[in-house]
Amino acid sequence: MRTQVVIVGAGPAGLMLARLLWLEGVESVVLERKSAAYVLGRIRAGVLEQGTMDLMDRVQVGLRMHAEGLVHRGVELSFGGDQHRIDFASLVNRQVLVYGQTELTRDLMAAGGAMYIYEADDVELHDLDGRSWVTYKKDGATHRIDCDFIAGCDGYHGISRSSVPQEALTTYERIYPFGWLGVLVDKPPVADELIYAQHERGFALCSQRSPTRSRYYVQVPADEAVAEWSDDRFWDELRRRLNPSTAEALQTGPSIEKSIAPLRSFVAEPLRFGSLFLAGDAAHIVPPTGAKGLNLAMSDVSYLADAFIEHYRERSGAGLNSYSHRALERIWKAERFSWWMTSLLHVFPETGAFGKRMQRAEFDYLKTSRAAQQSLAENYTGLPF
Ligand code: RFL
Ligand code: PHB
Repeated sequence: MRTQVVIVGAGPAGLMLARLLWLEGVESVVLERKSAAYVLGRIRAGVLEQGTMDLMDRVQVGLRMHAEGLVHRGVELSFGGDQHRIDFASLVNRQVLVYGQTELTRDLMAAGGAMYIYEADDVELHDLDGRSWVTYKKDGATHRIDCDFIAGCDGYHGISRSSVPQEALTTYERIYPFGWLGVLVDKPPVADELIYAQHERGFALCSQRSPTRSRYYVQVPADEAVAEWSDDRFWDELRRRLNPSTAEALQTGPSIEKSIAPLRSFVAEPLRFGSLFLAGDAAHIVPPTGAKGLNLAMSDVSYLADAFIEHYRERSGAGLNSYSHRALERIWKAERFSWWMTSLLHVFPETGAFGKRMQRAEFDYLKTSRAAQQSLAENYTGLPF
């Protein structure tokens, strides 16, 4: 088989890229290791920036998102029970949309476009310096696809980044000594907006998916086992970290999903090696505190799609040559914001009394300074694509 672009991974990055290319007449094949049902079963992000919404509209899959997504014009920060609202609307005249990654993925999958091959095993990339080709196994047979370019959209544990010789990549990493234990429940959200809570027992987040479905997280040690957390233990711990009136209003029920996500900051540079281009979690990870991971994957693939389209339409490599630099500029800003939100809101085992006072002072500054609030609002709602 031959195609113009092989896309490895059918997460949000791969699916969006395939759709952007298809609408402009660029051919691609998407290779995904898991089944479509498995991809849809993963519970991840919940908050879309305006740029992501615009991209969904551009690829003509925004209808259900606009109908069902919940517009949020602000967010609540709670510090030891002292709660303060950041009003995006008055600070930066922007908003975000609460619409699950699962739903965005479902909409992109349903729209189709490219050729999608699920349950493709042992994907391998060949001759990244020359005429590239990709092999994979399916139903016991090995298949070969010749292509012009490869887009590595296969997430943090994918094979694309590890196909680049180690000496050609510089990586930057910070691993946090804690993770997020998340629970999904069919109960109405405790508040209209998201609540990010710092508490001496650890961080907590009250999020949501719909008027009847909520998503909650608590900070736990990095080596914690989900099995240690009964639903009752989770709800008790969450209540303790919220202010009393929120804790009182919390509606609990049996969890329909419960998992622990580790927290990490990671960037690999550059994003191009020969014919291979990395995008999304394959190239970088942010801790979830700033709600940036999915949105960054979307800005990456919007730049990458533009570059491929320019290559085929105008026979110009300028966009492909500048992709890495262009994407990394935005990536590092999101890395900074996510690291900052994480530092402000979590309990770090190594932080002494001075560090705790610094967190408190940062929160007090946020409460009283419009400039500080504006900076948070500008970044949270998303820097321009
Ligand atoms: P994905 O979603 O990991 O998709 C990669 C796909 O590649 C496949 N794959 C392979 N396919 C073929 N061959 C191989 N060898 C392969 N190896 C892997 C995988 O099966 C998968 O289908 O990466 P992508 O597309 O770059 O998308 C990134 C986002 O998924 C991620 O950044 C966000 O979920 C992060 N994130 C959040 N982002 C936000 O913008 N807002 C949020 O509110 C938010 N909350 C979160 C999050 C991530 C979380 N977890 C669990 C990590 C909350 C959590 C708890
Ligand atoms: C979520 O709803 O899963 C969610 C929301 C905001 C975040 C992280 C996760 O910052």
